Amino acid sequence: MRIVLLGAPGSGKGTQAALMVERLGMPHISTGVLLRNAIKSGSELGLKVKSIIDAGDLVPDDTMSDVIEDRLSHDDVKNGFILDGYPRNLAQATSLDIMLERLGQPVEEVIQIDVDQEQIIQRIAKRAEVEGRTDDNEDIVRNRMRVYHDQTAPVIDYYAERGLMSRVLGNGSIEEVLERILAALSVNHASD
Ligand code: B4P
Repeated sequence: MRIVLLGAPGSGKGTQAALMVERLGMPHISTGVLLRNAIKSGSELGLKVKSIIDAGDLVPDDTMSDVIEDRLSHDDVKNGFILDGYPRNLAQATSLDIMLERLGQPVEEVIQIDVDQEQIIQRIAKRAEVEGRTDDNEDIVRNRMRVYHDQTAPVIDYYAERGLMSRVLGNGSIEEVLERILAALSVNHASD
């Protein structure tokens, strides 16, 4: 299965993707993790994106295309993947379609995790204490939420129009959300 996970910052994409990997046995591709690793390693990519991520803005589309194209060229994605954090705007959604069409591996399922803003603020505040991510402070989180509403939310309609979208409530425990996602995936596949 080739799955795209969508949701606001703090909706649980990364958390759920890690658990889905255990259940479904496919690689997890998180653009946030790829970018943070690049920053940690001090690579050219890392130096280029650090200030953008720290401000809560989106990394330019051409840079992200290169990051994703490179990751999708690895052998481990041949039998499917869980993509988390990409696409984040309509231009990225179109680029992804073109890339995957070329590989003969189109997106099959899109899961949008919906969580109310209050929960998101609480979760990110908690993560800030535990992980100390530089983009988890209150002002930056507000900017990330703005960017999400302005640029990423339209991607939901893009996939809904193509009949690929399932929406899942992301409130509740991590296990409850995981079961909702797995149920949505099996319902869609049962009707194939
Ligand atoms: P990401 O790493 O994708 O950051 P995120 O949106 O906050 O998601 P994340 O996966 O970390 O959080 P999650 O919801 O799992 O991106 C970081 C930055 O990289 C972006 O701002 C941007 O600058 C750049 N970037 C990435 N992709 C890009 C792209 N395609 N184009 C341009 N720029 C890009 O979880 C949040 C917290 O909630 C966790 O601490 C978790 O423990 C907790 N949680 C989850 N589920 C819970 C539950 N059910 N109950 C309680 N807590 C829960």
